[in-house]
Amino acid sequence: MDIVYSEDCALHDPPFELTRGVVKPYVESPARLESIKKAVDSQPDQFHIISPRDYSLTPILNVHKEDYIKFLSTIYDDWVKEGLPKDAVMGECFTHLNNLSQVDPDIIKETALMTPSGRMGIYVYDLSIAFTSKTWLSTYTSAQIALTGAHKLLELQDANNKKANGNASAIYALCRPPGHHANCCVAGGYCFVNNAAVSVKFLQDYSLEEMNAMSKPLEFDPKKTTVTGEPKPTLSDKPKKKIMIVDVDYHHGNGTQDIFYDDQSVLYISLHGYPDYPFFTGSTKEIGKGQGQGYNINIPLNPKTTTDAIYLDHLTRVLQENQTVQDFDADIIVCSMGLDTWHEDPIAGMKGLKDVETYFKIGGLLRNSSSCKGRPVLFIQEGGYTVEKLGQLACRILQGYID
Ligand code: Q9C
Ligand code: ZN
Repeated sequence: MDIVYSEDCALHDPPFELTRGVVKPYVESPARLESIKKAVDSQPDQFHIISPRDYSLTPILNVHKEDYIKFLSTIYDDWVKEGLPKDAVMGECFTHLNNLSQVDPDIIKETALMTPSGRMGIYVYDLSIAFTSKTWLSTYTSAQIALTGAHKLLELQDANNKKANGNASAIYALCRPPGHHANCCVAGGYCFVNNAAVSVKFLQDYSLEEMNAMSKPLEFDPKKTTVTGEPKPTLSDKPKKKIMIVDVDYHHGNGTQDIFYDDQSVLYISLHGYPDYPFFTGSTKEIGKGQGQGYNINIPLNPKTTTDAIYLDHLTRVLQENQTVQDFDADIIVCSMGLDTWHEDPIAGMKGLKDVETYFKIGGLLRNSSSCKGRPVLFIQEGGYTVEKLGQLACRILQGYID
């Protein structure tokens, strides 16, 4: 299996975060990816590392608003120019629905945009978001890794179809920062750009030929990767591919849910600890809206009582027995692959999820369950914080798929 990886993802390295009143070392650390990289390197017969290509900002702007991307790419420099501390680009005052009733949202936005702290309050929603001088570089690279994964997946599917041997196709985008807590215009939960959403739209909007034409060597140039009125993408008029997102990160992917909430061409399924971070979303009542109604499936699980068997039972049932999922008949599967369900996770974890083979079985379900069988799968790295364990957990999911 090809794994897309770049050392530039390690450059985003904030010194600390503030969680529940405690200042502690930034949990979403570069060591996480390095640990996974080491594990896959030790299995050269199964895994093969490739470098990301560059598909420009255009596919990112297909998900995220231009002013938000401009914020992500400029906030660090603007903060430092104001003489604020370089190692703590963190929010101070966050916009809050209950606090805006007397204010015209447009006015508050204009005023807030004048200062770095104001901008942080508009575009960031928690204290797990901190910018360093290299955050935008790592974020841009992370998204390009996911895009490269999408491109490679179509290439592989094309090659396997030509051989007509029914080979399953899968690619693993080994990237950070993660993405599923970010929506079109706000960052949180260690997430800046929603890598899964960006690759889903890319798979829907571009053909393999168009991806081939766009693909360039990745040479990060901060000037070129800052928004300056990028051209809008040209959409091909073929029928839209149907994509099923299976989010197995411990946390509810509130950003991904939001981005596709009214979209019937993307079925979002999430299994997550509940109630827990991000606290305000993830209930079974959130089923999508408008055309997208019915195409959002939340499976909240009690983190204190969920065991390996219970977890696998829920995943099996949704992928094998749920009528909406069967009828959806996805063309492609995108797995938001969090590894923070593991019982020892320092910030998450299901108490009873203790068997590494559960991860192998998750990979197997994504290969063989009736709603996934025969479909290509793009695995995209999300959370997971048991640094020394992550390599093993990631390998077991992927091996469960390969086997
Ligand atoms: N300082 C992912 O697993 N924890 N994100 C609260 C506030 C945030 C987890 C931090 C947990 C986010 C991708
Ligand atoms: Zn998570």
